Amino acid sequence: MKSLKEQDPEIYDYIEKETQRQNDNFELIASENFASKATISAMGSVLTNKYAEGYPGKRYYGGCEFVDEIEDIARDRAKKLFKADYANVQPHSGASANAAIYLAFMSPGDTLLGLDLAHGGHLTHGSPVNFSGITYKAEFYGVEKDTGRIDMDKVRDKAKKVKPRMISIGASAYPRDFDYEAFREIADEVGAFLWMDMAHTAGLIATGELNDPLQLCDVVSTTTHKTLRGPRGGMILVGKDGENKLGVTARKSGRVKNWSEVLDSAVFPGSQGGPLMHVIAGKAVAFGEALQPEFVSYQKQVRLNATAMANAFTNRGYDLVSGGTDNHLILVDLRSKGLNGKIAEESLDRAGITVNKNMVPFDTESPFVTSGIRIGTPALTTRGFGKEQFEQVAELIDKVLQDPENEERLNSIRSEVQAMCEEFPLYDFVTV
Ligand code: DSN
Repeated sequence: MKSLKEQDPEIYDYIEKETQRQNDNFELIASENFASKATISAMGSVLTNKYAEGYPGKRYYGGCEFVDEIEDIARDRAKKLFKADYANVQPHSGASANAAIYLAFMSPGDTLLGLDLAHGGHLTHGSPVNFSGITYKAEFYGVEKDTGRIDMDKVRDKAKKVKPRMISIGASAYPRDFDYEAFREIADEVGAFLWMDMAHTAGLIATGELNDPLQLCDVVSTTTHKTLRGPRGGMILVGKDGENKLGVTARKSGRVKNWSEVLDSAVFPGSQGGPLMHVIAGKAVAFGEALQPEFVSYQKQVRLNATAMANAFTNRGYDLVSGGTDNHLILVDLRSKGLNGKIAEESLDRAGITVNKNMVPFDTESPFVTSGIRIGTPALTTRGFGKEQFEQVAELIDKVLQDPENEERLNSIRSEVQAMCEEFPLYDFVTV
């Protein structure tokens, strides 16, 4: 058989260009990371050929003896990593994992109470343009204008008023940790299921850098490619004592007989067909990596670097939503600098610095312009950047934002970015 380069040089060329882009730029998108060569190898394997609808030992196809082993290893490693009773590694993405959770816990028209997208929440937590907001009745809590933080008394008041069937926690752009105990109390008071979508923070949670939702929430979803540093994909988990968490509540409500079967069947056949076995193998590899001691130091460094960036920006007079960070990201409100997110993203891009424009709470700009940028540390920390390098990154970002249309300055910063990237090499291959 021919190699990709021989078979399809056009596609090979674009993969090579993208590899070079990742190697030569500062990757600061908070939801991105760099998967290991081993994880990428598993994804680029013949496992992509295999149909395996069903679950290990109960498939609808023959020839599943090896993929069964792989899926079992992925589930076992995930359970060990998160001290969980249950793991489903089949969701193709975070949004697919969330779709299965809705299917398991909600009926069309039921009420969800989630964090407002405009305050850092996620599309799948009830946005009117997403299936979640179209199928279910979505109500929202937000952050406070003066603190940028969630006020739990206000969440309680809202929950009492709207009586949700399920409360969701989790965010795409919230720089602070969550108070799961308070959320649990509120959910119990109003008789709601409690769901945490830890897509952004799963790696930090696995290593104890952030509060653990697994033991307090009924169900937890995640992606596997953000702080968790695995292949692009999703997963559903239930913490220890799943029977008490879900079995008892669900049976009382008369909706569910066996809680783990209900979750499994919400993924397949409820919302997906054949699982992506090559990606599940990549998840197994990445979970194996996450169980190593180096992953604990990596996550610690992700947070230290975010704090160093937050301090560096504050010292340069930037406004940060909530005044800083507890996790891997900062949200910079650019209004006091007379800038918007679109201008900032575009000029930083020209200097080799990749961030995304982002709404800030109570934003006055449209989502296509925005007043802020979101900056995350997971990817550059994977490259080996520490506090000192992140302070330099903040300095370079500030230089760009001081004069965003100055092409000469952008080009000179571009060279500094490239030099730092060369000091911390990333991928030495195009395809595996
Ligand atoms: N698109 C992801 C992010 O950037 O946060 C969330 O799904």
